[in-house]
Amino acid sequence: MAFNLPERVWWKPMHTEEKVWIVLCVIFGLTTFFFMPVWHMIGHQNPPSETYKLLPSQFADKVNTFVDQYAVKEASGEVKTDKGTPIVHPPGGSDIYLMGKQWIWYPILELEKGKTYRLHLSTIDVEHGLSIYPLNMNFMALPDYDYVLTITPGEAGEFPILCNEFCGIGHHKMVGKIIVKE
Ligand SMILES: [Cu+2]
Repeated sequence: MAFNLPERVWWKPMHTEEKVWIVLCVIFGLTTFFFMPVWHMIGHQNPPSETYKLLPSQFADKVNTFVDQYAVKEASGEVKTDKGTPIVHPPGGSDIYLMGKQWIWYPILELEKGKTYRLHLSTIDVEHGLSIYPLNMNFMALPDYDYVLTITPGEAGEFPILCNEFCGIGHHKMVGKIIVKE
C-alpha cells in the first residue's frame, strides 16, 4: 500500500460562478440579519410581552380559585370534566388561567368566539411549551413567571393544545384542549 502526498497546491482558484454565489449568500444573510429589528417593529407578529414574577404555589392558588369560580356544572351539580380535567367557562373580558404541569394542561378552557381574554400562562414544575393546534403558535411556559397573552378566539371549535418542550417521561401525553363556542 502506497501513500501519495497531496499535490502541493491542492485547491483551485474560485470559479466566477462560485464567487457570485458567495456574494449573493453574504448579501442575503446580512439583509435578513439587519431586517430582524425592523420586523420586530413593523411585523405585528410579536406576542405581548407582559410578564409577572410569582411562585408556582401562588400561581396554583390563582388557578384553583379560577376553576372554583367558573367551573361548568352538570345538572347534578358536579363539575363537568373531560378525562378528569375540569371544564371552565369564564366570562368574556376576564382573566383566565392555564397551568402546565407534568403532564397535563389544566383546566380545559371553554371560551366564546369574538370575546377577548387575558390568558395567564405558567407552570408549577418544569418548563413546558404551549402549542395551540392547528394554529402556528408556540409560547414558552416557565415556572416562576406568569406570562399574559391577550387572546381573542376568531373561530369556534375544539383546539387541542400540546406541549412542545420535552418535559419528562409523559411529555407525549400532555395534550389539553381549548373549546371555543359560537
Ligand atoms: Cu412537554
